[in-house]
Amino acid sequence: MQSKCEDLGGSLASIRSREENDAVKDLLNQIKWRKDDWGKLASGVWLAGSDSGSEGRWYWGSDRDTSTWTFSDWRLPHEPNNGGWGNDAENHVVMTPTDWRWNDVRSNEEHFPLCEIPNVNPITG
Ligand SMILES: [Ca+2]
Ligand SMILES: [Ca+2]
Repeated sequence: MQSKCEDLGGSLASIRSREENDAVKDLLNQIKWRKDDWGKLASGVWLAGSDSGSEGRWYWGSDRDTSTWTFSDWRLPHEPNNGGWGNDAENHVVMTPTDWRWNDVRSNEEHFPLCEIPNVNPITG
């Protein structure tokens, strides 16, 4: 999931505030999803969040710094539920349609990655 973003010169998206979360939701709502995208989309788009270091201690990206986890929008009260089992526990974050609240899921699921790409000028590239 991360490598697709790296191919674009970015990384999986981190969301650190309510404002950022709302902006991302607006963006996702503007996308005209194709019908055959729905299988992949149905249970979410990947964010960079993970608690694979220590259960319940969430962080963004690869630095495992839990102090940067300053906001969350879990689909309460049932998520995050760390479903799955053993090495297959749910340690990664997706935003789930249609209100784009968050769920923790297993890493081997297939979803679209939500990438953030720094300082791309849309005119000059
Ligand atoms: Ca977990
Ligand atoms: Ca879950």
